[in-house]
Amino acid sequence: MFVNTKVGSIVSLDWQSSAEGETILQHFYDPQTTGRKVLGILDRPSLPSSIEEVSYKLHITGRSGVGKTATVARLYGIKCPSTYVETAGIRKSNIYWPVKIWDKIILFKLQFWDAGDNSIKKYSHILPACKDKVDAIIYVFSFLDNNSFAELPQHMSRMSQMGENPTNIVIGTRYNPGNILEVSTADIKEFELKWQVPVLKIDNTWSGSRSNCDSEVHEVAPLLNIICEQLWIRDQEYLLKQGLAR
Ligand SMILES: Nc1nc2c(ncn2[C@@H]2O[C@H](COP(=O)(O)OP(=O)(O)OP(=O)(O)O)[C@@H](O)[C@H]2O)c(=O)[nH]1
Ligand SMILES: [Mg+2]
Repeated sequence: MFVNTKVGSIVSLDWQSSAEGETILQHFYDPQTTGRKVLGILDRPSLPSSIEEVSYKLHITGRSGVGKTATVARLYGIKCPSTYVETAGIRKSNIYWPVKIWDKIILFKLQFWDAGDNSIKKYSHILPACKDKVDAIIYVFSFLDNNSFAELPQHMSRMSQMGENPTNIVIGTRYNPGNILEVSTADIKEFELKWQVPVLKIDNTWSGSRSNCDSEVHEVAPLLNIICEQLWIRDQEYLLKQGLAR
């Protein structure tokens, strides 16, 4: 596991399974449908207004077909069509996620900017729009495609040529024990140590049935918690630097 920042030392990783966490999560479920509430772009979960909200911009990047759109859908709690549809231009999705930091519940609004890789290559204005004032870049590779993993360092160094200093997170898709994975656990450990970036694992296939609603949330909870934690750490480091600079 990634060592620089102790994962789970700030955000309580199993809080959503606690009685308090379950009560808060009830606001995110839709009793009429099969899972989490699908919110419009201006909607906010109906939580007490005393709960503080923080907002971040995240850009999700990786080669075409690697699973960026499927990953955002999975984190959002909706079922992505299993047939591939290339993303045309930029798709923005707001994912709300409550976390417990120390003794406080904080609502994270994660604004995902997902652009189709072919659109980025075709139109020069798309990538600058995604990178502008971005707080985190999520690099996606597939566990079934070693090339998509091997090109990460080069891709990361290309993307880092900007002033915003976003936090970096890597997500590997198609992580299913039933698959013969091209990227091994040892490869992941080595990568995390060398680049000091957490590598998260996801399997974007799930049945999406009503009985799975609960487990769907709990399966993606660790990923969302770690993403929120990395954003929080980046903010704290920024504030510390500001304080020291005064
Ligand atoms: N089995 C499996 N299929 C996946 C997984 N993630 C994505 N896929 C499938 O892979 C295909 C491509 O996924 P997308 O999310 O559309 O790819 P993308 O990275 O958004 O591609 P562009 O929009 O072209 O940049 C789709 O058919 C997905 O259903 C996964 O974890 N497991
Ligand atoms: Mg896409």
